[in-house]
Amino acid sequence: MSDQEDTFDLNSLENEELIEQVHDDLYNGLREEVVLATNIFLSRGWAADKVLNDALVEGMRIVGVDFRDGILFVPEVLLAANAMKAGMEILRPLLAETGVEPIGKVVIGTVKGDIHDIGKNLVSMMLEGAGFEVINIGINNPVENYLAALEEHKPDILGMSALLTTTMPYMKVVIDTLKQQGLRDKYIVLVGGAPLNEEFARAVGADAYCRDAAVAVETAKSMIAQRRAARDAAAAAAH
Ligand code: B1M
Repeated sequence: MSDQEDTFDLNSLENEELIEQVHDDLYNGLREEVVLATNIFLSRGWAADKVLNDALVEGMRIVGVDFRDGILFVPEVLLAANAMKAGMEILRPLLAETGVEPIGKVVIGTVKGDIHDIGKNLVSMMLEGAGFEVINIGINNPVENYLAALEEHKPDILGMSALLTTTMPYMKVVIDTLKQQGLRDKYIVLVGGAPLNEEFARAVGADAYCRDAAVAVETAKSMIAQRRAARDAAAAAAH
């Protein structure tokens, strides 16, 4: 089928059909089709976060279920991930369109041994959209990378992501190293990733667990506000 016919086909679908089609296209790793559908939704006036959640995130959830059940394998999931990333790239500038001064700075990365980055990138994009300056240090980060980024960028928040039960304990290595170096209290530490929960976050010494990108944004905002209020109160008391 030619590109023109593809374009015509996708454009002719009603929204509900197009949503199902983009889930199928994501499942099949069809990057160009996912890009096309993302643009069609935007041209129909859909908000970027609705396209993200209803089309891309839901499509990837379906992929995850079949990956878990042994129906899809790594090569297929990689193609799906690439298609998802291509869609996310279109949405990125729209989600980041705030035009306001940064409300805080975040260093975020996936921990050592873990190469999953879709969720982390989504969190980065949503934080940027909410007005944060985000330094995304990528995947497979040993503690040295986190320390170097904290030293260089002096953020308010350190965010860590892990998608594997085997890599999530590495968050404790990073937090313990911060404690040993007397740096822990300088940063708000937020953690996230599908296998984590609040209990785990508490156990490793993080400040909070973020279930998803929206929660990450809300938590980042409220914790920065709390910290600034506490500093202001301490400064006022010292006068
Ligand atoms: Co992987 N994988 N994978 N994988 N993979 C999972 C995680 C798995 C649950 C699949 C399954 O079995 N159902 C399973 C882990 C099982 C376990 O640990 N118990 C698994 C496995 C086993 C593996 C391999 C070991 C497979 C193998 O090689 N045999 C291998 C490991 C490689 C490695 O890391 N060393 C592997 C490889 C891969 C691919 C490379 C093929 C690909 C990654 C591509 C990429 O990321 N660039 C991949 C994918 C895509 C997945 C699934 C299908 C989807 C993950 C995803 O992108 N979700 C995943 C199944 C699943 O999670 N259902 C799976 C969409 C994303 C939007 O959600 O990442 O949860 P999520 O992020 C959310 C929240 O968690 C939260 O906000 C995000 C947005 O709302 N969040 C944060 C995440 N990080 C945060 C950080 C924060 C805050 C919130 O900081 C403040």
